[in-house]
Amino acid sequence: MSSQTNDGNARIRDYGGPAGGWGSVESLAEILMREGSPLAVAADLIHQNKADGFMCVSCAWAKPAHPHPFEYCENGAKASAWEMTHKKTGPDFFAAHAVSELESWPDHDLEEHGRLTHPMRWDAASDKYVEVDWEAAFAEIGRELKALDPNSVVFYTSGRASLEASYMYQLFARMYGTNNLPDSSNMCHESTSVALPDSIGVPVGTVRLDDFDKTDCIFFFGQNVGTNSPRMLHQLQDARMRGVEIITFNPLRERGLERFVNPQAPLEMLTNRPTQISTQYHQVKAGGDTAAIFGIAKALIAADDRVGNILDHAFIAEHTHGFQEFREAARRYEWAQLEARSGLSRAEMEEAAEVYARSKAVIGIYGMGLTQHRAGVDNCKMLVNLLLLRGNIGRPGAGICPVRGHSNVQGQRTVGITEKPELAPLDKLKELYGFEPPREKGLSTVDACEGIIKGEVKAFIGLGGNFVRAVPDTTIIEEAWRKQRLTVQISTKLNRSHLIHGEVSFILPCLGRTEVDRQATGPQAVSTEDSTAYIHGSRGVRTPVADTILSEPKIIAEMAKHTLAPNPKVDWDGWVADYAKIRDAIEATYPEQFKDFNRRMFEPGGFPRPLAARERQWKTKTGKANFHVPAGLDEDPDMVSNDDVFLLITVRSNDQFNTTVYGYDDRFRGIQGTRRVLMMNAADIALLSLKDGEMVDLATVADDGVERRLNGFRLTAYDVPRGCCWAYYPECNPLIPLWHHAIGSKVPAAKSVPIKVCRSAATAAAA
Ligand SMILES: Nc1nc2c(c(=O)[nH]1)N[C@H]1C(S)=C(S)[C@@H](COP(=O)(O)OP(=O)(O)OC[C@H]3O[C@@H](n4cnc5c(=O)[nH]c(N)nc54)[C@H](O)[C@@H]3O)O[C@H]1N2
Ligand SMILES: Nc1nc2c(c(=O)[nH]1)N[C@H]1C(S)=C(S)[C@@H](COP(=O)(O)OP(=O)(O)OC[C@H]3O[C@@H](n4cnc5c(=O)[nH]c(N)nc54)[C@H](O)[C@@H]3O)O[C@H]1N2
Ligand SMILES: [Mo]
Repeated sequence: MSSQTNDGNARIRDYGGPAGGWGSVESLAEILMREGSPLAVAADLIHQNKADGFMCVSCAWAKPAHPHPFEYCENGAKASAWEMTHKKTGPDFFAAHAVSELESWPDHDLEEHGRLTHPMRWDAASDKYVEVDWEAAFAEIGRELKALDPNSVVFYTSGRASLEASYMYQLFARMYGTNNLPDSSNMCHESTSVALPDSIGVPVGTVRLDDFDKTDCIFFFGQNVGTNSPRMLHQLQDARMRGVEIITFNPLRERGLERFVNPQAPLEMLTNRPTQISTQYHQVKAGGDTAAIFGIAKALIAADDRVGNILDHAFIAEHTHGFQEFREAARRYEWAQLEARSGLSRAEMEEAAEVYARSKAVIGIYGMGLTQHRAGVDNCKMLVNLLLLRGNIGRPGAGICPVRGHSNVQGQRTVGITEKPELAPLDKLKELYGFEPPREKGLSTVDACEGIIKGEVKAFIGLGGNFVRAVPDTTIIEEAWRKQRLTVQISTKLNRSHLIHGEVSFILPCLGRTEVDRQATGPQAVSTEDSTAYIHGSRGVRTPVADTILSEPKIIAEMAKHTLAPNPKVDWDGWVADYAKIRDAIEATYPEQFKDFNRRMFEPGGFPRPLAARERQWKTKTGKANFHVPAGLDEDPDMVSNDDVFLLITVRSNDQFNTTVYGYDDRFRGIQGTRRVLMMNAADIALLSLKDGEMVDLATVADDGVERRLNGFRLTAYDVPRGCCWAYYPECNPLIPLWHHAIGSKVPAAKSVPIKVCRSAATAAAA
């Protein structure tokens, strides 16, 4: 078993290579070897993101109608190979390891052991998971759920479950009697889902793949494309070849945003000649984007005042609301304020404004760097403000492009996974299935955590994910978690959320999307929605890892049948026998969005859902696209700030998918063999009288009386703005207070956690 930090072998140095290139081929080869049968897995990967194959289980980036021969990236292949492994975590494994022993295992080792193969029930006497009959498991879960108040039960979804499974799951929860349907987007793009409807009347991005062929400028905020959505590098590279300017705002100089060698282009690989991706790179401070965008807007408005015609006044007059207030706010902020908060110089902001002003069609792309702040919702609206100034929404080659995380996280929302009753088609569900859906607001992820801490949540059902590890304040949550009566995790691999469990606890192993899903009418297909609102069919190609596992729709149907009174209008068994019938039900519920669902799902490139904002129809309260003036420049206003308090940014490495840690290398950032590092500006290290390479302890600065502390991080000098530092998620989650979340969306503010850094107590004692 390897340890969480393998510091003996740790190496940290500059990585000179591009994103993609030979480094990515080597890294992929290593992964395939590790999973045991490199050739078979490689052969199956050919089907990834193809019209007749399976949709990538990694990120949600768009899948083109004319895919490359290998339409996958290093990280997509890693994610699929991780699922396709032959290694198994079966009853013999659980017989050999008590749960309390497994609790000391790092995330990597738990999952690396292989796929879960049998339904397991925790046995209190031996503290081990013991094999259980499927039927017995469903019967007991049903009995437990029937005995509980539905509003004390949480139905969580991680963003990977298909549209079919998600639709069934929300229906089950609502027929049972609750809207407690939090999902991983509550920690992710919920800021987007709250901001965009207010601003432009749709909850999702407006950009489609063909807009990348028509744009002449891309603004790129807080998203690490080389690691988290590498297939997008193809669009960015093509755009750069056409001379499109890419203007990036990111505290870290991320390799994928600097240069890229396409591993699928033989000539590029031979010459190893990278494409420069960003034409301007602005190392904004953590939480400095609103100030930066105000700076750009201020420059544009000043130029418009001078020479006119810089802003699109016709568009603003016809299509927007609130422009005057926004213009006044931009004028009011002093350059000195904007420089101090953004960490950028006035010249830098003006340079960005200059390119923006001469571009005809601009795309604004963003990720967690905007959404995971206290002002995450305002941040998203601020980027919309910038686009509206020159009519860059609802025009070819322009638009807003939030890069979603999990492969179907956007789609789950589309089919009713939401704790907000106003977003679910409750009347339609009532009409179709003849039951009275619950109308009161359900629990979001943060609400669920609060409920668990207070002891009000009695049961947790997880459709995928690793909730206990992904949420903030993990130490406090783990303690409270065990007070629950029932925990059920529907999963492919073992993780920490199985080990921290309730009184009655089940692990239910399920098929992954890469596997053939055979039901009564034959092999079934499922569907997902990508970041550009295209729906794609997906068919597994692998023989399932064990014949003892069930599909997600089957598991949900059985839990529902064992919990709910029979309802002749819901044919759970018929749906499981033929998933096309679930899609018919989805179409009946959302006739406009899913017209001809079964017929269209395998169209090459998928089929798009209609998006009013693309047509400049604004389904907002004002009937217009709204400018929004944020509350202030400070994105994390309630936190203590002074010279020795640093803003901690928590990010993903190139060798992980969220809480799934494939390995301990972060190639693009030059880190090898460890994840327990704290990266800081050399001048700040000197200011603290610390030394590069020494061990430090981290403590959150908050005045709520709770001590949040993590010890033993290797301090390393890194090119990051003064006053900021960064380290890895999920290791740092115990440092994030649960209440430190975005106003309006409750997305944990994981990109600005105020901490103090001091010499490790252990080192200090030894000295
Ligand atoms: N291989 C791989 N792919 C993934 C995932 C994975 O873990 N591994 N996770 C998936 C999921 S669920 C999601 S949500 C996405 C996440 O993808 P991203 O949105 O890229 O998320 P992070 O890795 O958290 O990185 C956020 C980026 O924002 C920058 N940043 C931090 N703070 C700020 C700030 O204040 N302002 C600005 N402008 N930038 C900032 C960081 O330096 C980093 O480059 O990726 C998805 N795809
Ligand atoms: N500090 C900090 N915290 C963060 C973030 C951050 O940037 N910083 N990011 C947040 C974000 S954006 C997100 S999305 C969350 C992620 O939170 P989650 O979505 O809850 O976590 P994952 O790590 O994606 O879940 C991994 C587990 O999913 C299961 N799984 C994998 N494939 C399947 C499948 O096909 N079916 C089923 N049923 N199970 C499957 C496996 O058992 C695996 O162990 O974390 C959030 N937490
Ligand atoms: Mo996410």
